[in-house]
Amino acid sequence: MNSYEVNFDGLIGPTHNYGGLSHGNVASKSNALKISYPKQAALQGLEKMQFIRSLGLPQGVLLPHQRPHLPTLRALGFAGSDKKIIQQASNSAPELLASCYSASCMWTANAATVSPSADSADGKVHFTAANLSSMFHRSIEHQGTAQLLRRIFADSSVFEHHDALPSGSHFGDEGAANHNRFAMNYGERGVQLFVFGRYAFRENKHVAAKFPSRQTYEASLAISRLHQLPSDSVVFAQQNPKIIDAGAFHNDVVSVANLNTFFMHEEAFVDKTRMQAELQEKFGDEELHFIEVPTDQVSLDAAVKSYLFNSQLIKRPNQDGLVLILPEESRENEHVFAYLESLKSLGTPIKDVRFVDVRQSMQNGGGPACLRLRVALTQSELDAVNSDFLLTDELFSTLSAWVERHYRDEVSPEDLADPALAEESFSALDELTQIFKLGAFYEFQK
Ligand code: SUG
Repeated sequence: MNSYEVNFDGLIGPTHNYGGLSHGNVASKSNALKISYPKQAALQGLEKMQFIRSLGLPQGVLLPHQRPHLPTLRALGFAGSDKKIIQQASNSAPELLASCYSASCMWTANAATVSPSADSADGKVHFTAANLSSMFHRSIEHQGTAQLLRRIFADSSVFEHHDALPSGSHFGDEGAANHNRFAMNYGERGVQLFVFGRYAFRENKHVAAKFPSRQTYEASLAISRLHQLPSDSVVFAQQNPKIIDAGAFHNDVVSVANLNTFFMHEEAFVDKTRMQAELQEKFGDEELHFIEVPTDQVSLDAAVKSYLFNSQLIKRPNQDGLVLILPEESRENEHVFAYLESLKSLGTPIKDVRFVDVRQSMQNGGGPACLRLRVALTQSELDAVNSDFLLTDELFSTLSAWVERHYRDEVSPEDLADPALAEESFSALDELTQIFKLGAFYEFQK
């Protein structure tokens, strides 16, 4: 049976702004409080989705969450009308207002961890929404994510959904950004690699000193249990703390995999040799290709700034080799570009490189790979997906026109205090639920 990798990209929401909310994310901090361009951001995201489709892959869409999330402000003690809540929060807790306004659910690599049916003991595709408990503005995403995933992947005979892990620092989980899967085909049994930053219940020999390690070993282990993955097809590996302190707050900032190819920075892991040996042993007779980028060609700093590894590694149907889809910023970095030029002649499975412009997202630390959640599906599973969420030319045009109609060109930090921005966002989302035939989906509609 045919099998596919379907990328579900986050449609960038109307309140996209630079809140400086993510400690340890260099781009988020360095662009804090700059003017954002939400219309441009959303159109860049849509263009990327359409580009991936043009390469022959099915492409899915995940919707923005309700932002500003006023129920969170109410839960934190702000009261009165929507307008009053926004004004009070703006005066006394602008960081909370910005958190509730963040369009961060666009980075759907953090929406959930997904295990394909071929790997799970019950033969179902498993989803666990990520609790994102390390960053407050992201910790309020998982309920919306879980609800949306249940609507898109609704057939319970095929799809199994798990709520986010218990919140709190012990089970910090950042979803697919710290998870890779290797297989010869999307529909065949594979090996899953869970990458974590620290142990929560035992002493850490290696731990980041400057920035938070968002993913714990215990969270990754719990997900492998929930997804019914046999221990002979999972590998756990610790991310190098040095690289977290250099600004790689998720593993997808320093590595990306697809099928039997693993493209990574040579310093990405604590014990690379053990990890590679275990992956190969569990993978079996077929060869895994490890493409390591040496520090003397691409420094950690260049890797983090250019987002070389936050690229989408994709397999075009009926074509040999893999294509690496990189952010424009990788082309602009002299050392990274020189490496990419040399990569073409290294004889690796990566045969082509392409660049996409997702600069608005990049300025908050979100590259092409952050913007997508990969779901490996067989043909019959793909047939069971709610097809309203699969991009077509028509849906692309409808969504582009919707963005043009509803989004502001610019949003400055002061604009978050303007209740009109909230109203505009809700009216855009209200129309979106009609486009996707969702009914009253958002809290403000109920
Ligand atoms: O969690 N940035 C996101 C970027 C997520 C990138 N995702 C992956 N690597 N998969 C984060 O740090 C910044 C929001 C702000 O500052 O306004 C932010 O949340």
